Amino acid sequence: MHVYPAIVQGLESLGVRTAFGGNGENIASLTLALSRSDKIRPILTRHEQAASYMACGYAMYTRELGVCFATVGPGAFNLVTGLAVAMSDSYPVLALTGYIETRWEGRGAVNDTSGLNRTPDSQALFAATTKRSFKITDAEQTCDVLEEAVNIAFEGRPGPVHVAVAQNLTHRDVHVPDYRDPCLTVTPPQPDPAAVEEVAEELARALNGGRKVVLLAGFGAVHGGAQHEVRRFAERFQVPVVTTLDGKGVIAESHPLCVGVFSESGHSSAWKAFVEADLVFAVGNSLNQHATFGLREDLFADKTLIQLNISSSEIGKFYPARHGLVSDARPGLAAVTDALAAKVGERPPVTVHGQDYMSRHIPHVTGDIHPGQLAQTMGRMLPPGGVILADAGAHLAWLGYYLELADGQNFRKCGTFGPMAGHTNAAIGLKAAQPHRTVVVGCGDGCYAMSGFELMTAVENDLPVIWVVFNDAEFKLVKLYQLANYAHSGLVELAPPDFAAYARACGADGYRVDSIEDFRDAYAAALASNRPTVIDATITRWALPHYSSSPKGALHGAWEMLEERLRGH
Ligand SMILES: Cc1ncc(C[n+]2csc(CCOP(=O)(O)OP(=O)(O)O)c2C)c(N)n1
Ligand SMILES: [Mg+2]
Repeated sequence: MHVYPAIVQGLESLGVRTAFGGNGENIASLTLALSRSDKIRPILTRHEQAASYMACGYAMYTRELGVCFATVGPGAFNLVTGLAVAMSDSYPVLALTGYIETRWEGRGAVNDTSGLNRTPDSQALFAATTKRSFKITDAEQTCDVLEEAVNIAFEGRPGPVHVAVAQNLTHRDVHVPDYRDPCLTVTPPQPDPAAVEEVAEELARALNGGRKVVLLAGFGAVHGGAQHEVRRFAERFQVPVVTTLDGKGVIAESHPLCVGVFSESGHSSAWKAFVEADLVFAVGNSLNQHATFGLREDLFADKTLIQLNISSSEIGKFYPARHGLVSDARPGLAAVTDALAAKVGERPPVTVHGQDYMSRHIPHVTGDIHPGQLAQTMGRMLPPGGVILADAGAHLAWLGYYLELADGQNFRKCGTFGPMAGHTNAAIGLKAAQPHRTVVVGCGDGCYAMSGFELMTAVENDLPVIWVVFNDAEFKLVKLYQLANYAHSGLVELAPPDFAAYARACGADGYRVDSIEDFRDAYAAALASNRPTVIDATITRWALPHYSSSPKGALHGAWEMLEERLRGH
């Protein structure tokens, strides 16, 4: 068996169902093997960057390996941004790329990335953006390398790995001597019973002592499938749940113990619950910038922090944690709940107040669509089990605030690395992984323009994603930042084309709407049609997303900023 066909067979044996990538001479044997596979569906993208985003989307809610591939040199380099997303957002992704003939390294070959004689260094680049980068230079290594790479992708906190195959190994006379299926031996980290006991003790002391406890759930709780455990914990101990933007939906947002999103653009009810809490139990949450009001130093000053995280490096990363429990979210939380139940009796029902985002009426002040109304409508009409992805920009704040998710629905913003276009394309991978779910993207006009050509890929592969473009003809987020910090704005205006006409030219459905009523009709048609659809929604520029730099409220935050400026910071 040749090297690339052996890799494809290995991936088949691991249950990989889809692979995303671009083509090139250097990986011609890989793409041939993929085109012949009856188990793996190859999806050829227009740009390799989109392939790596799609691999992330594929892994987002499945816990399966996302696979992307690209030829040597520029094709491989195009994968890097998506791998950085997989790295920061913990998706198990395998990137397969070509590599030149090893005897030509540094001698002037086309696409040389050996790092020799002023060529770019692909090993350094992939080492910097993956958990581990491998180069197969001997056919005998093929099965061992594939097995090790895949195990590393899933080990501990999942992430991306890279495998390059030298061109000289793709010649017809090179064979893998002893093919064997790779064995995936790693399992998600399980909780240490002694650490569980410590956490349960601390929580029991707090609850039995009448101190206020909140559970702060992040994307790790969603990705780790801990939804049921979050609800069980909250209901058994009558503990309010606040979520990060990425943890949104881990518990139905209409649940009486759900107090909303804790972030600068989140809900004041969640801020209040957090500020009043004596103990914060952070589950599957890295306590990154958006979940901490810009890494505020005093955020936990008067609180006890307990962290449950899949990675030990996340525990106490910035905020000192009284206790840390390293575990996959579901078994970790289940163990804590069981241990705590033995220490805490029945608890009186807690009433949480002020779910301020629920069913809020948004006044229609200008002729154009209000982005909050758009987000609210997208959420209300979302079918059971549907997913809404936001891209990078102000639109994510509207969506994070106004979507109200039911059990089984999901929302994910652009993640911690946060590239524009990331989720515009990840949605196609998500749809390929979970075709039974409705997949909707709420993206800015800037994000869509950066990568909307992958609509052709969605049409060609019959992947009916719905893109709702929050079209304000500007980089709203950047404009707001410039105005807030420098009192002026510049280079933020765009002149978007008619995205609906473009969609129709690609063979998708396209609608251009400038009233919420027309949006409702177009969205209903898109949900019913099962066809890739772009809805180009003209939104007003005269709306500001909810924002506060302090969990004590926008006024408090503004006062703090003023004080800081007066002190000359
Ligand atoms: C690849 C990339 N380039 C630049 C940025 C910085 N950035 C973040 S949001 C944004 C503006 C996005 O504009 P648009 O998609 O129209 O969204 P809006 O803010 O208007 O809702 C920019 C330039 C980024 N995150 N990623
Ligand atoms: Mg915009």
